[in-house]
This record gives sequence, structure tokens and C-alpha cells, in this order.
Amino acid sequence: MKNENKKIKSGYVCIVGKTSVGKSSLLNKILGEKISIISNKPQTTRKKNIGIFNDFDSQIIFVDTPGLHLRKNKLSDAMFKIIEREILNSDLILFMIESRLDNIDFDFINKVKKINKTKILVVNKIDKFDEDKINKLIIDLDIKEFNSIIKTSVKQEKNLDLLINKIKENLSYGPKYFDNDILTQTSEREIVCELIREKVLFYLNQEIPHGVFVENNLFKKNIKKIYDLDFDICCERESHKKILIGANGKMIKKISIASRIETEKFLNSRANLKLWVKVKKNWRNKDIYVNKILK
Ligand SMILES: Nc1nc2c(ncn2[C@@H]2O[C@H](COP(=O)(O)OP(=O)(O)OP(=O)(O)O)[C@@H](O)[C@H]2O)c(=O)[nH]1
Ligand SMILES: [Mg+2]
Repeated sequence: MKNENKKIKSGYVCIVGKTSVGKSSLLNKILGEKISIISNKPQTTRKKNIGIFNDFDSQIIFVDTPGLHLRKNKLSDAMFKIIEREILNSDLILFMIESRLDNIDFDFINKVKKINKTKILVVNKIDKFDEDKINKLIIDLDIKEFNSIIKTSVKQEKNLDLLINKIKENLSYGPKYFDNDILTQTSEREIVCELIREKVLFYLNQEIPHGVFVENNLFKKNIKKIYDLDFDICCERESHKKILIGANGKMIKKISIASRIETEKFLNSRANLKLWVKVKKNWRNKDIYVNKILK
């Protein structure tokens, strides 16, 4: 029987850190579902993604944010605004790092000094680096800024329980913000757009995947209970369009097959997926596109 009166720990936990440290991987692993896309290329996540964790005595709303990076265009600026807003809206900040620290990390630590919230330092990818290197890294940091330090390997699922317990310890008793069956606020349509962009990130290199956004034209289940899906992959230049399509359409075919497989898994249903490649010149510096993508 449901016990609605049971006291639980609850709150918003913002996951922030440099690009590629493993923020989205952490969110997905904790939830056991792919809410946020992952890649080994920088600036994968562009907007916030919420993942809601429930257990017997807590509800933790994890907020995955875009990675901290050097600002280059209006898209970067808008991503930084998202990070700042989510930090302010959160009850607790998880600051994630890996083996190397640079000015981006130190600037961030300086900024959050003034914010009076619990901060937990998460040192991720311990499967990749030796203990001495990690300990030296921690010594280099201004440790007093953090309430706790947890060393994790998201890949090997190491110390994730420890992290959850530490978060719970630092959250207050509070309301249940969402019903137990709600995992995220991101719509299926948005997640499929992201899954397609993840495949573009996987198959293409250098500037091309970073200059891509995906737009949905059709998202409907037909009478045969198959999803009819139609998306535009928008890139910045004619030359990028050619590479995205590839010789005899080989590249777009690869992207399309991989996207369909992942989409069908996610939707738990068959899907007819159509992809079109379009050019939107210099869109990362145009408010109209940036606002539309990050809305
Ligand atoms: N070896 C190792 N790799 C990891 C671990 N966690 C994440 N990764 C890898 O690190 C890469 C980046 O992971 P993401 O989760 O996309 O990183 P992110 O911090 O969300 O990146 P942005 O969205 O660009 O800010 C991927 O290739 C992951 O598979 C870990 O614990 N160990
Ligand atoms: Mg990410």
C-alpha cells in the first residue's frame, strides 16, 4: 500500500562540469534509461535534461546541463545561461571533473564560491586514471569549497550508491514533486531528435556535428501502430550537407539506420524514419535558431 505521509528527502540536483566529463552518462546510469545523449565529442548536451530518481525515502530530480567550455557563438552563450539558471534553481550542485583541471574548472569554482548551496565534487572516470593522479588533482583544488568529494566511475558503476547516499544526506525533507512513474520532462519527440543528433556525432568529425541541429516534422503512430517519423538534419554549409549525405547517400543511410534502431528501442515500437539534410547558414549565431533549439 502506498504511504503518502511518509517523510522523504527531495530536491533538485544540478550536474555541472566541463564538457565530456560524463554528466549525461551519470544521469542515464542512475536512472537506468537513456534520457540524455552521450558522445566522446565535446558539447554533446545543449539544453537541460531532467531525470527523476525515486526510491523508498527520496525523490531526487537530477538536472543534466550543457558542458562548460570556451564560448564561441550565440549558441554557447545561450548554453551558459542555461547552466547559470539551473545552478540557481537547484538545491544542491554536483560539480564533476575528471583527470585534468584547467581555467574553465577554476573559473567555475570561483563563481560558485558565492553561492550558498551544498556542493559535492564528483571525480569521475576513476577506471581510467591511477589513484595517485586523482589524489594529486584533489589536492590542487580548493577543497573547502566542497562539502564532500566522491570518486566515481560511471562506466563501471563505481560509488554511485555512495553518491546517492551523500546527496540524500544533504537534501532536506520535502515534497514529492513528481509521480513515481514520471522519469523525465523531456518529450519523446525531443529525445528522438537528440538520438538522431547523437548518431551524427558518432559518425562525423570536427565541426560538422557541432553545427547540426535536428528538427521534427512528423511524429505520429499510424493505424498499423507503427510510428511515422520525419526529421530535418540541419547543418551550416553546403559542403557539410554533402558530407552528411555522403557518396551515393552512404553516410545518411548509416545515420538513418542507426537512428531507426535506437528510436525503435526507445519507443518500443517499429518506426518508419525519414531524414532530410538541410542547410541553415551560420545558425549558431542567429537568435531565431538558437532560441528555437534551446526553448
Ligand atoms: N572511462 C570512462 N568513460 C566515461 C565515464 N563516464 C563517461 N564516460 C565517457 O565519457 C564520454 C563523455 O560522456 P558524456 O556523458 O557525453 O559527457 P558530458 O559531460 O555529458 O558531456 P557534454 O554533454 O558535452 O557536456 C563518453 O564517451 C562516455 O562514454 C567513466 O566513468 N569512465
Ligand atoms: Mg552531456
